[in-house]
Amino acid sequence: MTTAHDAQALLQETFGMSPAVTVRAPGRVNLVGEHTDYAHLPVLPMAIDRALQVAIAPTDDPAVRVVSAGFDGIAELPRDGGSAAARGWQAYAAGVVQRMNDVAPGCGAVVAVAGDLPHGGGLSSSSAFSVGLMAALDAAWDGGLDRDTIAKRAAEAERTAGVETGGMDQQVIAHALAGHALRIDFYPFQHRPVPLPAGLAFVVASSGEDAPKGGAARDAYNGRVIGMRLATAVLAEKLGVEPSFPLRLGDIAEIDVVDLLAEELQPHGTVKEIGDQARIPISKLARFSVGSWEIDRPAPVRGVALHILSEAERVNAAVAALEAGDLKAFGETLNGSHQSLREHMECSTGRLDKLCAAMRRAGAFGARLTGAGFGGHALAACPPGAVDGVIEAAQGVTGGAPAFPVEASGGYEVV
Ligand code: NG1
Repeated sequence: MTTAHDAQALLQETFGMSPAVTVRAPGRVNLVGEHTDYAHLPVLPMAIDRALQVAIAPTDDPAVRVVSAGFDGIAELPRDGGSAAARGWQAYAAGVVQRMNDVAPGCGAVVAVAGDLPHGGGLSSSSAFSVGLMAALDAAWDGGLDRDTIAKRAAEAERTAGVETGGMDQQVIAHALAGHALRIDFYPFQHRPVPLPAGLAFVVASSGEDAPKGGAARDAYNGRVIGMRLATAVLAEKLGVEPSFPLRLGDIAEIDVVDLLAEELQPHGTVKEIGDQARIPISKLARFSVGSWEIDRPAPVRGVALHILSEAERVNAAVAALEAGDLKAFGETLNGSHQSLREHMECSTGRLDKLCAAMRRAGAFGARLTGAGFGGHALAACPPGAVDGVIEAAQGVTGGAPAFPVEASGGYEVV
């Protein structure tokens, strides 16, 4: 287990300074509500007891320097925003520093990051990093930003690194309560802690296949975001609704109304085709926060819509099951989610499917991939007595990839 001390020692060793504060920023697992946040539909994640520690000391020169125990090199980020060339993990740091341009201009900081949160897909290490770094800079520079603002700015910062993220991860890392999941609604925005009943334990297992947000997984994720926008364009047209931009399925009508029409959508479409058909300017359909989707490149449409709409209903069912203490029904929402992610969203892998099946056979109430998919981690909900068997079953499938119990922790803390 990594403690604040590891980040503090790394700061001392690299920059010869002691920290003014250290921020603990947890990872998260999403219990259910996958690929719904960017559609403005609800999610049900919880923060976990695996975290990044961010130790920081303010400096007088106008630059932020960041070292991370998990990655090579030192990110050197000038305060004037001239760090567009940053790549990989450093691009996330650059996005955060840029989004703090209005706080203590001219001041700098040295930062060291360490932790026991695995990166490689599904546990939100990128958002723990972004939120943790932003909260640390805010504390070191006395910025006085509140948790909502930090979560929103961290999400914007991650978008400048090229992933069109929906905002769930940053919000749960900011607002989670120990012992609870957090239901987050995006339209209108609100969040509510949902107590986790006794008799419910969670196991997270790596599939052994990384899905880092730098390459193919980012592209596959962004393709689902575009597919959701194309589906929204067609459905808004059919419903005679004047949409707002960027298009989001959750904004156009009640989901049961939209659901009735989703089966009729075409399986795939391009921005060009659907823009012409729904009379929507192509630039509004294809544009991301940075860059855009090629207008002649097909994206999945019907499957994405069918998954997202059904997943929103599973979030409601999961919250009701937790509130009623019905763990079997809760497990069924996880299994239903995985099936839909596999069949409709097409973001599972053979390894994730086998991993979930093995964990169910070992006594889990339910199991599913967690996070964006395309590799990464799976989650099982099980009775506390089944935890060891579920871990053993998971490792039997993956040949010993990490699998461990997780508990619902609180949001980030500044110490
Ligand atoms: P992961 O795969 O844990 O990074 C991503 C998005 C979320 C959400 C899920 C899918 C980022 C930082 N996070 O999570 O906003 O859309 O996929 O439900 O991109």
